[in-house]
Amino acid sequence: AGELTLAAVDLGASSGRVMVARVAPGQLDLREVHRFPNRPVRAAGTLHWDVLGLYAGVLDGLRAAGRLDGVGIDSWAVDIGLLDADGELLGNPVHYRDARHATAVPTVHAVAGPGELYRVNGLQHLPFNTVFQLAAMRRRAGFGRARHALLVPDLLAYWLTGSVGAEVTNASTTGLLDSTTGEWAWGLIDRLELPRHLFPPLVRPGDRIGELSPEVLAETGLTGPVPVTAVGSHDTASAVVGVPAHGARFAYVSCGTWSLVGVELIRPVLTDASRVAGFTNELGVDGTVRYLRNVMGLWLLQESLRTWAAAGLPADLAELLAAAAQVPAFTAVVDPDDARFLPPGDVPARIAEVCAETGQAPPSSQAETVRCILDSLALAHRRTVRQAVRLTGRDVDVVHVVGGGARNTLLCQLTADACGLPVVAGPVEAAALGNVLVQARAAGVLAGGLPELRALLRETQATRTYRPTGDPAGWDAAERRVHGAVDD
Ligand code: ADP
Ligand code: LRH
Repeated sequence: AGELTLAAVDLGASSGRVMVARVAPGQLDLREVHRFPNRPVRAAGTLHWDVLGLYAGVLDGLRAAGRLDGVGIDSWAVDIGLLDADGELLGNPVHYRDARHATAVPTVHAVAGPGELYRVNGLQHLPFNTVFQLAAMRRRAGFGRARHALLVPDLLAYWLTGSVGAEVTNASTTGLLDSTTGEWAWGLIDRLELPRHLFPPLVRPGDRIGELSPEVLAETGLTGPVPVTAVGSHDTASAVVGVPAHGARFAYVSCGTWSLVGVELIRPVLTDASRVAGFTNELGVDGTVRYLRNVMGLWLLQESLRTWAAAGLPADLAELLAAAAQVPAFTAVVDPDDARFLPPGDVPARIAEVCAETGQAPPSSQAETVRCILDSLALAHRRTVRQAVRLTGRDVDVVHVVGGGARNTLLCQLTADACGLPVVAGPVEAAALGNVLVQARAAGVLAGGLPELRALLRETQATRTYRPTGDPAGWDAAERRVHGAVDD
């Protein structure tokens, strides 16, 4: 087979992009054809995604691509749009940071407690997992009209092709998929009194979803047929495919709005110790398990910049990072996973509050706040890598950092220092690369498993290695300030 031109639609919580790759054996080059901001909208007290605005961005990107042999879609997880029996969208998808979802946690736990849920779905308890979202929606007017609940990439695929399905890596983030069998957890769905018809047939990465509809071809000026192929439609699943690792002894940090920190396994770990430590068993491409933990991530920095910009303070990322590099280490450290950092709002004020509670002087400048965020994230990366190693028995020699955070040289160096391991940073667009690799393999242009796909990444994508420096004792002391003890 010859060279293919493939589009990856990759929607992150902070921006959406359409990337176009040219792929052939030994060749993989990726360029951005369109990027657009992803701005949540609060209306009538609820935080929504502007999903039609995002879809318009996708169409603009496909139009800019000019000529395509295929399309794959990935986005952030958990959030859903409901369709009625006519295929009409019933309201804008609610953002996972909306407070509504958490109100249904007790309702779900009254039916299935945390231990039982974990044994079925293997997920880190996050108050916005789809199972809680649906339990909250169930109480609302209009829910009875819902025919399908579609995760965001599946919703976009429906609009592009007319096909309804649920891609399995993303379905594994709902809390309603059995992490051992990889099928919908019908028993749990029935007990929660959720109608079975909400959950469409599962599709797997590499399956053909359909092709761009005549309407979409007309909108974008593309010439058909253009197949739409299921990829790891959870952005983190595609990003893990896009980790240029050699062998199995690696940890990864998919570092963007969230830091998703973990290892790749072939079977879930469903022990109570794993549940209590907050580890998730999301499904990956080729039947792998993404054993990882959600760490609050660069959200803390994004939201600080937004707060400062609104207050008329300097908010240039590059300048603030340069200033933070001059601040002494560990002026203050916090647990980034403190629940009060989840909702949008004044993150610098919340950091000051947490510092005061933990007997630390709050950061006294913007640069100190940024440094506190980066030290705290590096420390959380270290804590999570160590726990993953301990809970799985998987030894790791290297930490791969992919996503926008791979551009943050200070964070990459701090992560290497904290973990006491080399960090290999890049590619920044790992999710888009993982997306096109799976499409290219499905089209028969590439062959092999994840090791072969990753070998092509190593041949074609630039990375930067950071060696650990400094005294590990400083990180131990910082860990004690956050958690009172060092977890070895
Ligand atoms: P998401 O997919 O969650 O929207 P990305 O993977 O696109 O996130 O990463 C976005 C983050 O990457 C930004 O919040 C920012 O902190 C970081 N980032 C992007 N570009 C740079 C840069 N040039 N220098 C440092 N950090 C950067
Ligand atoms: C990252 C991500 C993450 C989910 C969160 C909702 O974009 O998909 O893996 O936990 O968004």
